[in-house]
Amino acid sequence: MIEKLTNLIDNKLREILSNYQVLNESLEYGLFPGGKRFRPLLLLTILEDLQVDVNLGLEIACAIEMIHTYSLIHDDLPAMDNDDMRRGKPSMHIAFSENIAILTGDALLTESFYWITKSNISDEKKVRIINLISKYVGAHGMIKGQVLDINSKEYTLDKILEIHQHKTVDLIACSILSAAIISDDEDNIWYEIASALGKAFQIKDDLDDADKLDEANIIHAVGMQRAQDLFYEYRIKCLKMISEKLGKGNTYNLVEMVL
Ligand code: GRG
Repeated sequence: MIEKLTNLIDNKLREILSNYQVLNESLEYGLFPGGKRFRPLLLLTILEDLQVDVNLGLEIACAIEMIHTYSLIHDDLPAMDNDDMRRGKPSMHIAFSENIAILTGDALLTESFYWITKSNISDEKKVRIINLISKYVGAHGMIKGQVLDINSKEYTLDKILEIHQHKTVDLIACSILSAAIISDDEDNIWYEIASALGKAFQIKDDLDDADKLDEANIIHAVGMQRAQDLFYEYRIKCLKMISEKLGKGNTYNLVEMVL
């Protein structure tokens, strides 16, 4: 199932890419081969588990992957984290140039909203999803997380969890809450799932980066043992909520595989 959904996402992203006359090479470089495709997969597995046609969420899933890709391209820039490598290949600004990397990120973010408008759901749901995603990736969401990170002088556990909430949880929440809107299944539990899942996802990323410990890494604030304990707590919490809400289906398997 995960392979089938990944192919669906990749084919749609290829179709989306075929629409552009400029930045074709850099857009392709950013989106392919891609990473785990976790956020778009999450949206589609929830639809599958709720027995809703996955095609209804395909443009929105791809839009969220485009936003994720933009955030990584801009995060790697010299003015941000200044990382030369991403997913085992040169970062966008190294492979192309800084100005092309900035413009490719800008294009991915802006075009993502265009593709949401092209999805096969009601106009009312499109507006609600655009409202949701702009809130969670803009100055109240992912951008806020990046600003808090840049401005932080002291990385306490509370500060780190607040940064995780916005840098990581908020985009994962876009996938989960969009699936809930598409499925007419609105329930406070969705945000609880996103919050525990996003925190476990980010702490795992920090644990994987233990050898290049930066100040914002949770291990730096609480030590390895406590970081591992927190990871397991959030992991168990989110898997329990997913199994209660959706059973041990596609979403449960995806999350269990990624965490
Ligand atoms: C807009 C500049 C800017 C930043 C926004 C999201 C973000 C803030 C920065 C990106 C870098 C970062 C540390 C994000 C935290 C979330 C995270 C662990 C991203 C990596 O996601 P994966 O593991 O990546 O899903 P793949 O490569 O699999 O797609």
